[in-house]
Amino acid sequence: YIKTNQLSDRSVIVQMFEWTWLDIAAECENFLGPNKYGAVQTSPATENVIVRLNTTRPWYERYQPISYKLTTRSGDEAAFLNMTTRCNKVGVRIYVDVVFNHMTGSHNESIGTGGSVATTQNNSYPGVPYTDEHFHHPECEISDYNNATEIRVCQLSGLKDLNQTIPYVRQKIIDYLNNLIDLGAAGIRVDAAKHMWPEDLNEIYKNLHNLNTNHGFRRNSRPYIYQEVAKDGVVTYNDYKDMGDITEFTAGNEIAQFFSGQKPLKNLSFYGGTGLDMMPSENAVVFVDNHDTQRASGILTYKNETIYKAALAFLLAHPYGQARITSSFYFTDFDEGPPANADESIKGPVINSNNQCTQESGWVCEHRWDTVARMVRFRNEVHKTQVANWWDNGNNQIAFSLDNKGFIAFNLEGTAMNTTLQTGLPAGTYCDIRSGKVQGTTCSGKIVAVSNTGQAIVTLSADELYLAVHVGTDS
Ligand code: LM2
Ligand code: CA
Repeated sequence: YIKTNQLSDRSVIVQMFEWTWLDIAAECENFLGPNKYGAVQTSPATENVIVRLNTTRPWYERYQPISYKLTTRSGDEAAFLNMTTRCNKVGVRIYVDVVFNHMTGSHNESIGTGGSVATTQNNSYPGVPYTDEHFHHPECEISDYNNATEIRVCQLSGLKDLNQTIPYVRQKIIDYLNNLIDLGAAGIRVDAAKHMWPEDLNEIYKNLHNLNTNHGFRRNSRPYIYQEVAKDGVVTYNDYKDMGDITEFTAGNEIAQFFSGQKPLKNLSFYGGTGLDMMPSENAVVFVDNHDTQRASGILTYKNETIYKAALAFLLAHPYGQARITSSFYFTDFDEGPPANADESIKGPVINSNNQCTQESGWVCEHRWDTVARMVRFRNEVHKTQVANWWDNGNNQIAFSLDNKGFIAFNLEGTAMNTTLQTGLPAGTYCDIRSGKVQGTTCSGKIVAVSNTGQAIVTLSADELYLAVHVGTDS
């Protein structure tokens, strides 16, 4: 049994932030399936309140549900089913971002993307329906993260806080999640999990349906659950980790510090260990950035393209955790929503002749970057191996193998590297997947020649940040 419900030759989640269901469906067929991505994390599927700022519909309106009807700017229920059907057919699973800690914030006028209305002043959401009695009282704002009760029963940024201890509320949430599962979803990313009582979540999770066998899932498959639990204050992942996986924010924080030169790479030998208070590998979802952290500071994103690619290579090469990458749209302001047409509908990506999304289309499409797609394949090839043959120069050059399946070396020293290292690999001529790829019988990039004893000369110039080879790129 595979907890994530991904196919056994796949291992990476891609968050397709703000993509529409039909664009995701096409991307599954055209790129994600053929390149063996394991799963897509979608934006929230439930109807949300429409928020209009001066020039934009902010992305964050999707985190303010107004009903559990599946109509958003990403599409309606029929489009959702179209997506799960087409993605499952090419072996790509759909995990849905689910928001049920809260409903909307306070708005003078509240109209939803599916036509539902709400009177937020009275906590009235007829589209579900929820009324005042279904929310926590008295209303309060979370301010003390050392108070476990406050974190659960007060409001997060003024968002109307649902009381999941009430059986009626729980049942509404269960019905909504089961609708997604019946429609072919394979898992959920639980938004704001740490703001709900673990016992209430457990009750909800227990009542979820098995996955829909009409979508190719094995009988009795359980939905994959991973929960957003940020690391601040008195509520920790320990209360949640036995019910589902946890987003491990330390990974992205640490990777940013190492790859932007604040800590020497040699200390990455501790990555994933208990010293950093990181989750056990089998419970952690790890990422360099997500839609929240890429709008905060101290995190690497597409805006630092070169080191970001090296950071993603590390994330994807290292066996720690369930890896997730983020596919973004270009933005400058925090609020800025996805690329949209004049009628406010979300624009689709435009793919150029190099199989990349055009900048003019507004979509970054990190998942299509050659080096990223090849590292996804690397991770699939080395799946279930361990770090071996660790080497470092005592500073900013490191290398390690993944048992005898893959080998990666990083050079952030600022000077050239030219060192003979043990790669752990069978003898052969391997093709570096950062600088090129195998094309028929030739390699368009750097060649790494591994001797009968597994050794190779590793050369990286001052501005070549890494090289990576794996079995399957040898000749
Ligand atoms: C999350 N994970 O646990 C999401 O990843 C994160 O993106 C969500 O916040 C958060 N939890 C709640 O679902 C985002 C965004 C907030 C935004 C909320 C709701 O980061 O800034 O808050 O969604 O849309 C916005 C305004 C805020 C206002 C609030 C209520 O930015 O100023 O607070 O709406 O109207 C008065
Ligand atoms: Ca709550």
